[in-house]
Amino acid sequence: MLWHCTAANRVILRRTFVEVRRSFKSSTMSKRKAPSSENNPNHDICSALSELAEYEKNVSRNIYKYNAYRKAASVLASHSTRITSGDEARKLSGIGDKISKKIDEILQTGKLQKLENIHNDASSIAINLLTRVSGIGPAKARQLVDMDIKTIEDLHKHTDKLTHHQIIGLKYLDDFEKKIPRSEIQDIEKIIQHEVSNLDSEYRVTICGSYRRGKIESGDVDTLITHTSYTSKTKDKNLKANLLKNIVQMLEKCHLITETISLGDTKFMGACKLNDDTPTRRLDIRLTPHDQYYCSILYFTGSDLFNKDMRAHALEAGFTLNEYSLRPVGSTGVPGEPLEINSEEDIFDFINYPFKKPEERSK
Ligand code: 8DG
Ligand code: CA
Ligand code: CA
Repeated sequence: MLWHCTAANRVILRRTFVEVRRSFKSSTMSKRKAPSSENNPNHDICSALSELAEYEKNVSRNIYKYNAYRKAASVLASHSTRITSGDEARKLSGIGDKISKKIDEILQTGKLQKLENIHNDASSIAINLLTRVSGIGPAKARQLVDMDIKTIEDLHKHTDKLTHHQIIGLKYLDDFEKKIPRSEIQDIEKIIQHEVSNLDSEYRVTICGSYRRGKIESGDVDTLITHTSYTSKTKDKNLKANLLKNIVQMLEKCHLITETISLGDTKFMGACKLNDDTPTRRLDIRLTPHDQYYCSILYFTGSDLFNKDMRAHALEAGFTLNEYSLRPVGSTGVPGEPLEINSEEDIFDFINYPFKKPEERSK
């Protein structure tokens, strides 16, 4: 087993070298997702709205406004012509009065006073900085800032205030912010598929997230696994407890997994490293029962804005959809038994929603 993996790594090392160098150049801060500027005539407005979204999430902690700004940025990102006024923007779904006024301000002055103020506000700067560390969320960042811990250097001096996850996040701050080229995830996928099938041919592995949506680079590796013998009715605690742990152990043994942030029965969070020339990458592996696999694949493929729209559509059609199941909602409002799902298409069919391929779900 060890030999297989090492040999695979050697082949991969040669193939990914060019891609890896490319990824260093294009590295961006993964926690700040601005819609891509390629072919987007409104990219300046989109990035201002995305920055406001991050501010609402991290500093104000207003999830409602966070989603409103993200939705507006996403709508504008797929608009093919340059917006020339707030009024024009307001006609698009997801852009209301307040956001259209901000768009007018950007168009007329070339900037946004609210963002200028944020850029000059010391505690906003500190919170935005600290939340770049994997594991530090808005609430923790605020706590740290209140304790006068405001820079990365401060964090290094106060690791006693950090959880294991946050310490790993700090250790790999630079690496985790680098986007992962698609070809590198393909190579990671090959190793995982190979190791897992050697372990037991009844496992199924799917890499989800932005990778499954066909993106040329991703923030992390979202791996979903199931096993034909494991269903939501499985009582055997040992079976469940070992299915994921065995895989993690195997991937550690072949030096793909290099760090563990947390490991439970159904969820591994950690880091992997393909070879000496690639950065350390965030890797999540989730184990899901066989009968819930397609709802999980759909959920973890995202995007989360796409999921939100699809869940809303499901509700209108009289169903409740989540990462586990699709259930009809009766007139009493109580969800019924999960429907039998044998493919992603089944889910779309049940709720009468036109099927979208993963590549069409990046909204
Ligand atoms: P990226 O890693 O390339 O930045 O993008 P991603 O793969 O789309 O995002 P992710 O943060 O890794 O999340 C993976 C999928 O999980 C996402 O596409 C949809 C699903 N998901 C939701 N809601 C949420 C949520 O609140 N947090 C996270 N982490 N994932 C969510 O639908
Ligand atoms: Ca991801
Ligand atoms: Ca993820």
